[in-house]
Amino acid sequence: MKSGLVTLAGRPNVGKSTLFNRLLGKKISIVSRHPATTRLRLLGVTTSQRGQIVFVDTPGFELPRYQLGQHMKKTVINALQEADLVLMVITVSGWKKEDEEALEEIRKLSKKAFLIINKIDLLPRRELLLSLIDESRHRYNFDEIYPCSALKEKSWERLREKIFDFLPEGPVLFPEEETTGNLPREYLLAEVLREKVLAETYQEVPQSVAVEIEEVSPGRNNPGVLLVQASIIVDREQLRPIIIGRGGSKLKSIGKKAREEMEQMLGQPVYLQTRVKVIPRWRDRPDIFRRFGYGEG
Ligand SMILES: Nc1nc2c(ncn2[C@@H]2O[C@H](COP(=O)(O)OP(=O)(O)OP(=O)(O)O)[C@@H](O)[C@H]2O)c(=O)[nH]1
Ligand SMILES: [Mg+2]
Repeated sequence: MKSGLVTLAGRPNVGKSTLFNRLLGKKISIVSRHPATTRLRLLGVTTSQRGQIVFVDTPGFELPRYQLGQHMKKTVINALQEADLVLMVITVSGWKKEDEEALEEIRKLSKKAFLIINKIDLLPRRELLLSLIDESRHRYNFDEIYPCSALKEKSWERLREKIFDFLPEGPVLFPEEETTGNLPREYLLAEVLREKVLAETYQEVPQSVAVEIEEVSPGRNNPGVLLVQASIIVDREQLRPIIIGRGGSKLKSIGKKAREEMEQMLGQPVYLQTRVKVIPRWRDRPDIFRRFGYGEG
């Protein structure tokens, strides 16, 4: 029996969370086209005859601009320290400064690591991939270099098998039926709503948004329905109308999409109430963003 922690790491936006969800065959981590989407350390558990892999998704590794960023960076370093194997993710666009900075952390810890070269669906010419693989071999002694498209590929069995080859012998860490090990339901629901906000906002808005679930309770008139009360938090008054939209249209469409996904996740009808709240400078206030679960672990 094999088991271990497998941490995905790399700069923002390379596709770590997409890959994490694929490897699990289940959506746990939210994804967006904006950098710095993931703010939590998320565990995803997959158990098979060979043993158990606990995947760990992490925030993108970058130079912190706010206290939130510093906490997220610590989260990544902790997740690297505890890893039995690291999946370092880059893209076909080649090694950037922030990729190299993430790799430096892996070097410091001399971790066993695979290099995942993601987004090969965007590769203009095959020769570029060969030279990128070659260059990558000189940067670190990767145990495996694995080009893929987290977005397009259907089968992840081969990568999972390769991961098992490198994991230590050990007992399962979580009950077999477990799929996500660490987060309270409120955080997962908050992430669903935040993903829908990210899908409908641009430029500096996505990074200024947080979500807090204030209450989850059975409906008063219909206990089969779950009442979820959520606040979408922005750090400036000017952003409130951007989230709400003309006549409340944007907030309504965000809320509808979030509710549908929450219902799928929980397997029961949800009544979602959302409001937009301003908390100035929340990204520089650990007492506030800890409440949302960001930068923990
Ligand atoms: N074309 C293409 N896009 C991809 C692929 N994998 C992920 N993406 C897209 O890249 C964007 C970022 O994906 P995420 O999975 O959120 O990236 P991440 O590395 O987790 O980002 P952070 O959480 O910000 O660090 C999304 O728009 C994804 O749909 C891929 O293989 N091909
Ligand atoms: Mg992510």
